[in-house]
Amino acid sequence: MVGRNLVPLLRDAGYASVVSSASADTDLRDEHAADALMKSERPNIVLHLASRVGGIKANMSDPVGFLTDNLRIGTNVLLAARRYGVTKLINLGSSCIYPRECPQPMKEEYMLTGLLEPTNEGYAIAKIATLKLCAFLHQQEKMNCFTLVPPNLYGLHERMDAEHSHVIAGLMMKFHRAKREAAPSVTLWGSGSARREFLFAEDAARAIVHFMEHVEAEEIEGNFLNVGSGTDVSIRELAELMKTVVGYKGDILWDTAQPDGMPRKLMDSSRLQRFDWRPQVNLEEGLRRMYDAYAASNG
Ligand code: GFB
Repeated sequence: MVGRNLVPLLRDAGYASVVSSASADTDLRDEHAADALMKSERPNIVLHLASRVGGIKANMSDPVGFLTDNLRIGTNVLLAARRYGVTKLINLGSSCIYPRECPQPMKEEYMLTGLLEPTNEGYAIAKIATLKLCAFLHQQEKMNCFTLVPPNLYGLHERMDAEHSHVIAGLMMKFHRAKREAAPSVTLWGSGSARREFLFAEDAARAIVHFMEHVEAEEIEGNFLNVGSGTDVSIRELAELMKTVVGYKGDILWDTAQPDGMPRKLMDSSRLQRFDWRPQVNLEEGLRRMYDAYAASNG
């Protein structure tokens, strides 16, 4: 999703030789495939956005896959980039690297100070390992690589799947279907009390371009940086907003037998302020843009 938002920004900014490779083109879990891609393209800069991702249920149903696939993808990409001498690499992290009971908002120094949220522990461990590999490559070999840590991302080109998507895609599909079928109610998961910070994928892509153009690894304390929107909402508030955006008139029910996941994920992005970047699209506008695109292709 972030890659598909990023490529047009790079082309519009005049970068003539942008090479993107989706999972259908290159299986980055395969060391030889990652090596072959790097060897044939010989990039100066690598923006590493590839991950196996999914929402809370996808993560819970396959921690083995989320851990091993993402560990292999991260290691293969970073080591291939090192082998072919890239001049800069930006790695995309995730706010699930922070402990479940983390003080809020979550500062960079809180990573690895407590137990992780069990519903996405496999994914989080793979993200922490890749972030640390990136930090060690910089520390030990002066490789110009660092990690940007976004909050929950959503936006255009998000994979839509009612069971396995993240919350925004899941809610959009459920409200849209209920509106079309004139269903009296929509049932959502959990209590609605969990809180999440969201960033529009196009804003994340703009942040990546900004850091690619203006920031080097030695400027990033600890080798990773929170890149958040600075505000969070409860899932209940998100559901009300989504209901309005979609134009659904029925009721919202909560299935409290379903998991809430981490109680709250709001990052402290105060270190980010000195890098002169801020998001442009607020949650309501982002949801509207995403829904316009979704409704246009789904009747
Ligand atoms: O986005 P999400 O799946 O994952 O769920 P996390 C966020 C919250 O939305 C949870 C609630 O409290 C869910 O119970 N929710 C309510 C729903 N209805 C729905 C629905 O229909 N679909 C979904 N998906 N959620 C993810 C991790 O955790 O965070 C990923 O699973 C990644 O690995 C990402 O790290 C950043 O925010 O809980």
